[in-house]
Amino acid sequence: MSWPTIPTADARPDLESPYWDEHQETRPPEERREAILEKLTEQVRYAYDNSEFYREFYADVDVDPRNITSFEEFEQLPILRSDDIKQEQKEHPPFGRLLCIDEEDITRIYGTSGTTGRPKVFGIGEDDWERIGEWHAQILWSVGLRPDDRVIITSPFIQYLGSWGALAGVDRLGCTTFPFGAGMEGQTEQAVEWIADLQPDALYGTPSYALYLGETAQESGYDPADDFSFDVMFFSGEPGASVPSTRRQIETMFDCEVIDQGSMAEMTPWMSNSGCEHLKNGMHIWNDIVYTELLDVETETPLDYGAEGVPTYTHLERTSQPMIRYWSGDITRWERHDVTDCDCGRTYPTLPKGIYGRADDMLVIRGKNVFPSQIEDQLHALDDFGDEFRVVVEREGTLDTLRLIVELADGAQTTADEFQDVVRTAIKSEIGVTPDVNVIQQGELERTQFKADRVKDERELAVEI
Ligand code: 8LH
Repeated sequence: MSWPTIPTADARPDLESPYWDEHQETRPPEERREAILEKLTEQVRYAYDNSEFYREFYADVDVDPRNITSFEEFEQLPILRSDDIKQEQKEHPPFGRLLCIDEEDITRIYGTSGTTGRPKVFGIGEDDWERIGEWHAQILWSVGLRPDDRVIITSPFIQYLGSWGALAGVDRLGCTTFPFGAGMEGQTEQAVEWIADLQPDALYGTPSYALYLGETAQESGYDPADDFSFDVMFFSGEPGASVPSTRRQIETMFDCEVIDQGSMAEMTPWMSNSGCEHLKNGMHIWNDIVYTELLDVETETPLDYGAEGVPTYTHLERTSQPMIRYWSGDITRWERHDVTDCDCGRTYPTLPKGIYGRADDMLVIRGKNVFPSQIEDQLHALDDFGDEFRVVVEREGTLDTLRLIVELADGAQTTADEFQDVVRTAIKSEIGVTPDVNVIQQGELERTQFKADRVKDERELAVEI
């Protein structure tokens, strides 16, 4: 085995082949594990040899980072967290000593796209970027994209690696790429007209944006299902594509298939979690591209299939800024490939319900654990839901209260009072907590052109009594 692999320039499988690399994708999991271990060994040794940060980080471990011989040894390496990267980059700006190549060999600089705190900086070398394009193309092949497809990218072309990573894959696959972007005032209205004129076959963006685009198209007099010709939409960045009722709503609105994808910017090739054209919900974990463990949220120890925990990722072939045992802070459940209802023939583990959300997004209300994506699922299943909502958690005295601000669709069959009861009942049956519900008219809440931010937890502002 060679490490790292050399990207294949422009080779592509036969158009009829469902696989980019049949052997890699369908081999028995045990055989894959051996190949993964070889790559892990190389990756850890490489990081240790080339990064002062990792040498310090691994100073006290009981295993030899230059020669990891088993998964058990690998699991003794400390977990890397976002704060470790921030601290390192603060002390050794701009890249930190995580960088394993010379600064002059960085060909691309990306970063985190959040608006608060110090951003994390990612320096990427040319060969890493080519491998990212290659792997994303391979995964997009499993989604059903082919070189004759026209693909519009409707997420912001900012520091966000989602847009650029999608672009790299679509380009490498040989599709006609339409990098439209998002985020400017009036851009969604323009996107509607461009889509109506150019009829792309596929769209990449966030699920929230697709709903906003669909609504905007309807306001401009289009029926997205009839007037657009999307076969598939692939999404990342937030829950939604694996929230069953949101997925159904997008599929119906545009008459297309929906694919869920995405890990984290740090872990690009972030498509290593991805649905395929056969999977009805959730994502396969392409763990020979990015190795993924599921760790217990409290004990941080590895979990078996069937369990719920935090995906923790390791690059397998990254030469510029490798991440090893990187704690995502997300929550999901994973299953062995043969427990998953998917006909694709790939032997990767699966996240059947996608990533539900971040552990720190989980609201504990009156002792019940609630993810905003569960509320989203209930609301999107309601006929008269007007597509947007907000969750406000407050504290009254010593009691937590859940307040929902929910839009009632234009032309709804129910009154606001009736809809309030419907929402209350649906949410109570799902999460066991009765919310206060404020019903407002469709369009009153701001839409997002990127990732939605729907939760306001005001409890920390409350005075304890
Ligand atoms: C998701 C999902 C998903 C990401 N379901 N939650 O878009 C892919 C990458 C580039 C990305 O979004 O990276 P970024 O900006 O670092 O955000 C990562 C977080 O986004 C991740 O930890 C999740 O909380 C969330 N996310 N894809 C649910 N398909």
